[in-house]
Amino acid sequence: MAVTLHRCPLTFLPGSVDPCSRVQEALDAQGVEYTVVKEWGFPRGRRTRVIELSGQNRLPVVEFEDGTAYREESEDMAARIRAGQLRGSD
Ligand SMILES: N[C@@H](CCC(=O)N[C@@H](CS)C(=O)NCC(=O)O)C(=O)O
Repeated sequence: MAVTLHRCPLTFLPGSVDPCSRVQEALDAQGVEYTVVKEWGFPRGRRTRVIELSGQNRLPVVEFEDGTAYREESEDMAARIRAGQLRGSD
């Protein structure tokens, strides 16, 4: 089942410089199915779903099918995804 990647609109930036692209590239590398929701750049308060899901307003955030969410520093997120541990075991 596909997860949802809540990310910034700067999709043209590579993962070497952009936290959201870093995580998206990790999802691609691991073959994780996902859909993208491009969130508002500013103001941060408009990221209502992100705040509701994760209790904070930074991106990226991964939303699971059950409505729970995963957010850490993007380097940590990418490492966990590339290790096949996005859901803890897959
Ligand atoms: N150190 C954080 C930086 C996260 C970050 O700055 N994300 C950007 C989007 S790629 C963002 O939320 N920018 C808008 C903001 O700072 O409110 C990480 O690597 O996860």
